[in-house]
Amino acid sequence: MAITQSNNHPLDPATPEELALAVELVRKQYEVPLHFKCGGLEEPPKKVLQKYLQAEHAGETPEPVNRWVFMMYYIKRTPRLFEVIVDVTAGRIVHQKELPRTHHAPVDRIELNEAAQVALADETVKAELERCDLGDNVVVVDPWDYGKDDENEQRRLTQIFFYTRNPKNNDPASNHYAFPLDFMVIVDLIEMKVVKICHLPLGAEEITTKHTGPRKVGNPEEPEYDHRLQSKPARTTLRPLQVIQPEGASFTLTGRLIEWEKWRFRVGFNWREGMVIHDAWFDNRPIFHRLSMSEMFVPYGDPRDPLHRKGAFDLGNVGAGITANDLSLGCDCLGLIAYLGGHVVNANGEVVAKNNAICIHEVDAGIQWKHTNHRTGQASVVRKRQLQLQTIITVANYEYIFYWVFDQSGEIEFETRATGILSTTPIDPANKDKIAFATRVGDGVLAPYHQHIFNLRIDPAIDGDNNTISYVDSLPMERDSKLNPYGTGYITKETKITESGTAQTDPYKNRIFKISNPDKINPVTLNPVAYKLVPIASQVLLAAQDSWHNRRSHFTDAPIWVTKYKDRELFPAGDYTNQSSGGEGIRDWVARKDNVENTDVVLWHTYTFTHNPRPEDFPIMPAEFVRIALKPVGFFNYNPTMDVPPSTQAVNKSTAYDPTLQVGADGVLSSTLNGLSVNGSDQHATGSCCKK
Ligand SMILES: [Cu+2]
Repeated sequence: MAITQSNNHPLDPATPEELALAVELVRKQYEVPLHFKCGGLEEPPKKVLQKYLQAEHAGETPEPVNRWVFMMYYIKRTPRLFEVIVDVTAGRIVHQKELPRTHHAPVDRIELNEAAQVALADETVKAELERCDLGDNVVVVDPWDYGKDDENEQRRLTQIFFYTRNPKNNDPASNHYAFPLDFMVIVDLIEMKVVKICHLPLGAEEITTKHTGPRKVGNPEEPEYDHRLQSKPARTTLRPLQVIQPEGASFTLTGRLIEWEKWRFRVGFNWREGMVIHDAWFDNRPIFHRLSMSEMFVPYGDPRDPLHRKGAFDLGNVGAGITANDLSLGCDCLGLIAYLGGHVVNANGEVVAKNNAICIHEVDAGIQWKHTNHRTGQASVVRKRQLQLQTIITVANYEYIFYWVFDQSGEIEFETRATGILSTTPIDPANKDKIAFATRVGDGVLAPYHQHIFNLRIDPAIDGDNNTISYVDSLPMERDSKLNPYGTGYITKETKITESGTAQTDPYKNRIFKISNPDKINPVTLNPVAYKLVPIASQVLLAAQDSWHNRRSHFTDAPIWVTKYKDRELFPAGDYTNQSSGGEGIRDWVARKDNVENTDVVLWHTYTFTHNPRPEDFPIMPAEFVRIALKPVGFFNYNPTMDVPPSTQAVNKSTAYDPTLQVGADGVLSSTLNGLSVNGSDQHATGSCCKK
C-alpha cells in the first residue's frame, strides 16, 4: 500500500502516485461516497526539513524524509468536512479531524457547474429568464464563492450571476460580462437547489424594486476581446520581436532545482499557493527559506444587497494551483522556456495534471551598470540579465500573473499583475444617476469599485534562520550649531521590531524593512548582514472595521506583519477562508507577542490594487502591475555583478535601423525581407496560438 521507493525531495510537489494513494487510503475508511476538495504536499516540519537541507548543502546523503499529503473532503452531499494528512511513505493516516460546521472547504469547478445547471433548471429562474425576454440569446451563468454576512448562516452556498452571450453574435466565445442580467440566485450546495432569488439594482437606488419588464440591454461600443469577434480588424503595424538564445539557456533545471548565475533554489507547487520558492541561496549563502503568495482577498465596494457579498479569497476559496494556466510557448512566455507543473485532486478524487503551470526563462532587463570615464572616453557597461518564473491564474473573470524575478545582483523581485475581465453588474442604459461606488464601463455595464489585496509571505534565512526585522527611516538631521549648522544633514534611523506585531509603510520617510542576521557582521559596513524589503505603499482594506470583510480577512488592515515562525502558519486569513466567520489567522498569531529578535521570523507584506474601474479596463483590462523588491543591503562586500562580462555587440548582435524596412503611413510594410513578403497583413493572423 505504501510507496516505499521514493527518491522525491521533501519539497517536491505531491506526485500523482502519492495523491492517488492518499485518496485511496481515505476512501477505504468509508462506505459512502466522498467529495474531495483539495490535495497536495504537506511540507515536513521545519526542524525535519532543515536537517535534510543541511546535509544536502554539505554534500552528504540526507536521511530520507517521509512524504505527507494534505487533503480536505466532505462526505458527499453532507456538511461533514474533514481534513487529513496521509503519510504516503508509510501508507497510513497521521492526522484526521472533522471541522466544525462554521468551516467550509474551497469551491470546485465540478460542483459549481452542477449548481449552474440546477439554477438553469429551476422554475423560478426559468420564469425570470422568460420575463427578461431574451429570444434566442443564450444565457451564461457565473457562480461565485458566497460572502458570509450572517452569523447564523452555516449552509454551504454559492451565489450565481446571470449574463447572456452578445445578442449580436450569440457566439460561445463572446464576452458575456458585457451583457449582465438583472437578477441573481443563491444555491444551496448540499441540497443542490435554489434557495433565494434577488433582483439587482439598475441605477443608483439603495433598494432594488422588483423588475417586471424585459431586460434593459445596452449596446457597448466594443464588447468583445476575442480577436475573431472584435468589430475592427487587428492593427498591422507591428513587426516581430523575437527572443533568441542561440547557445541555449544559462540556467540548469534538475528536477525542481534551478541553478542560475550563483542562485540555487527549488520550485514548489501546490493547489493553494501555486508556485512556491524554497531554499533560495546565492553564492553558497542562504537567503530565503520560503517565498510565497499567501492569500488574496477581493472585496467589492458596491454596498447594496446582494452585491455586498462579493468578496473572494482567491487562494483559500479556489486555489492558485487549481486555477493555474497551461502556459504555452511563444504566447505566454517568450524566448527559451523551461516549464514546470504539478498535480491536484478534483472533486471526484481523480488526480489532475497541471502541466506548464510555471514558465522559466531569462530576460534582458536593460542596463545593470555603466560608467563613461570622460577623461578617456571609455565606457564600461554590463547588461542586467534576470531569471523570471511566471505563473498565471484564471479566477472566473480575472487573471493574475505572478513573477518571481531573480537578478544577478542578488536581488529578487516579486511582480503582481492583474488583467482579465471586470466583474460587472447591469445598469439601465437610460439611467443617468451619478454612482459613487462604481464606473459605467460600457453602455448598460456597471463595474463596481473593488480592491485586490495580496499578501506575500517571506520566510527569511539571511545567512541562517535567526534573523531580526527592523524598519529604517530616512529623516532630517536635527539642527546643531556644530554638526549641522546649515540644516542640510539627514540621517537614517533604525527601529527594531522585537515583538510580533504589525508595522506601517511610510513613503514620506522612505521606510524600508530590513531583515538582518545579528550574528554575522559585514566587514565593510560593520553592521549585521541584511536584505531589505522595499514595500509597496498602498491602501489597506476600505471596508469598515466591524464589517464581515474585515473580520474575515485578517491580513488586510496593516501592510506589514511580523510573526515568529511556527509550522503550518502559512495562510494569514486562516486555513478555511470560504464562507469563513473570521477570527482565525494572522491577528491571532501576532497577538502571542512572541519575541521576534534574532530568531526564526516571518515577514508578511500586504499590498493592494484599489481598483476603481476605467472604461479603458473594458472589455478586457490592460495589465496593472506592481513590483516588490528584496535587495541585499550590506549582505555583500561590494557589487556582486562585477564579474558579469561587458556588454558587446559581438555577443548581442543588434541591428541598425533600416529606413527601407519601415512601416508605411498606410500601416503596410513597404519592403521585403529575405525574399519573403513582409506585408503586415500577411504576418499577423488574427487567430491566437494560445491554448484555451
Ligand atoms: Cu480589479
